Amino acid sequence: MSRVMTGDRLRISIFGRRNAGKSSLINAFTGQNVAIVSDVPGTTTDPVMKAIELFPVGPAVLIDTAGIDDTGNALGLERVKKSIGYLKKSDMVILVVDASGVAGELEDNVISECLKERIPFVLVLNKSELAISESVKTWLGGKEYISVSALNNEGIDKITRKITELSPDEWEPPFLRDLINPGDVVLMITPIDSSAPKGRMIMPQVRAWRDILDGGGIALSCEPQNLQKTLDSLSVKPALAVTDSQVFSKVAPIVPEDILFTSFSILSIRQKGNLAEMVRAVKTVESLKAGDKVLIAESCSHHSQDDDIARVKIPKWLNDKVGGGLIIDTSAGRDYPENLSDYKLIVHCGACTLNRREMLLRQAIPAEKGVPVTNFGVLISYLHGVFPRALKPFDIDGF
Ligand SMILES: Nc1nc2c(ncn2[C@@H]2O[C@H](COP(=O)(O)OP(=O)(O)OP(=O)(O)O)[C@@H](O)[C@H]2O)c(=O)[nH]1
Ligand code: SF4
Ligand SMILES: [Mg+2]
Repeated sequence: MSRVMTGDRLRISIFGRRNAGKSSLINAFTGQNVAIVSDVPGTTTDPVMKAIELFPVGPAVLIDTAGIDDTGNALGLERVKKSIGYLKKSDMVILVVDASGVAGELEDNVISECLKERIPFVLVLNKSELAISESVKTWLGGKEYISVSALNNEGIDKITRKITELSPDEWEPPFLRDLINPGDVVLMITPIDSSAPKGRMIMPQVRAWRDILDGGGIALSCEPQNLQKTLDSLSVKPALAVTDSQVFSKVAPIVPEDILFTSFSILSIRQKGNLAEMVRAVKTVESLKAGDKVLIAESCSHHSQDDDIARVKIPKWLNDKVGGGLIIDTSAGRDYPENLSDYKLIVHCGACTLNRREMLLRQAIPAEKGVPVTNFGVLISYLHGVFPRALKPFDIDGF
């Protein structure tokens, strides 16, 4: 995580009075004791930053700040000033109010600062398991707020949902530049076979290439048959190797274990959707059996080939895994088939032509019907013994 450039992450600052539970909230978000929590008001003195993978929002940095009511002396005032400085640099603000405490002008100031700077904010009523004080009740009036208990880990998902709603339309996590340092070599393994378009590279490869350069890295590319030769010719080890998912099993043994290794499809779906959910969903293949229906969903209709990944390769690999008999449908384009609930699993492409909001919706619709959605690259890595290695570069729980 130390390599992460905060500029590529959604910056979410947490404001509120001392003891409101700002640090507790950070800990609830991360599931770790990142920030010190105590009942001594003014525990957090300097802003604490924590880079996290906040699903489904994506890479974010949470900023815990000193209490906005720490105005008793010059040092306290200086802290408040510093906190407000962070507000201006935030993409989003979480304003925390202690349900059992007080609220008033200080909170109003944060809100008017957000409105002035056009920063979306979420009002969070923490310690909601306690009785709401008269002061807070009066201040809340008709305001929209989210009730949580950081202590009991309740309501945190409501905040992430709201953050997703409020995140700017154009906001997407980077393709890969958060995984590298300037000067790093990134090796892209790009087969030019019958499924490759004539005379050009496919969009996820172009995206990767551009993002490597944007991250100050060095982009290299070779076909699988030249991989060993390419590695041997380098005096510096690549920091990251990215392969076409279709050749995972062929190239995985050649890429040294100490090089981060993943695929274009996984990087693409991380940028467009909720990768952690797709990783959880892949385990569904263990319960698939003959007669079960699986949907392979591509979100654009590019012309299909004889050995097409969606129509031939994935169906074959899935059937090999379960011993045959699966009923596998494919869909192309932005609409899912009507009978979505019939499917035991959806395998989704990298969604490179969709925006993030659209892809998150394409995950949410089947999820509401209890249908898990995984991704081409995640599934292939799972079926070909490259799991969890291909997920290691990302901050997903358990990897
Ligand atoms: N009852 C209850 N107590 C909570 C809750 N969240 C936090 N607390 C308690 O409130 C106290 C202050 O929590 P912190 O997270 O340190 O608050 P803070 O806003 O970071 O405080 P400062 O760093 O001092 O500004 C601690 O004793 C927490 O255990 C909650 O949801 N319910
Ligand atoms: S949207 Fe999906 S099917 Fe279309 S090119 Fe991108 S990854 Fe392939
Ligand atoms: Mg604190």
